[in-house]
Amino acid sequence: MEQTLSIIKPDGVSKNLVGTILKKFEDAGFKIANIKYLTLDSSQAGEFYSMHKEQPFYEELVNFMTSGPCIPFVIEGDNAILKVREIMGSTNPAEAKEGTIRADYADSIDRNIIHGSDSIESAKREISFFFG
Ligand code: 3AN
Repeated sequence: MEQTLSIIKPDGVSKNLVGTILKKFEDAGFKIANIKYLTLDSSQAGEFYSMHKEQPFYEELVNFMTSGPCIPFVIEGDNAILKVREIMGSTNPAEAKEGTIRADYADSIDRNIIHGSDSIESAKREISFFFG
């Protein structure tokens, strides 16, 4: 049993995809183990994405993530970290497999609907970032 942290980003919330996205994970056999609705401020978004501080897209990423409410949630189940990333699809929706959340709903690499932890260490850090 594994836990991972996902976020329905501001574009997912504004496009009314909350139910659709949660259902995809439930239909795949996962439990939603915790959930919040909040708007990040710049210092929180900057801290969450601190590993990307030197990237050219960092400022736009922080602006986007603070542009409206988002929904961080914990997904629990077998091999959750990897499987959630498969269900999400590639970071760049243009490269994401058909039927994945990003292929079906994301507009671009910098507005890609959903986040999912990429390792056991990230999942631990990100779950405690939002849920203590
Ligand atoms: P993922 O969310 O698929 O794990 P990361 O961790 O590499 O991808 O990137 C974090 C976030 O930064 C992405 N979800 C996306 O919003 C943004 N991002 C990543 N790469 C780029 C890029 N080349 N241009 C613009 N935004 C990007």
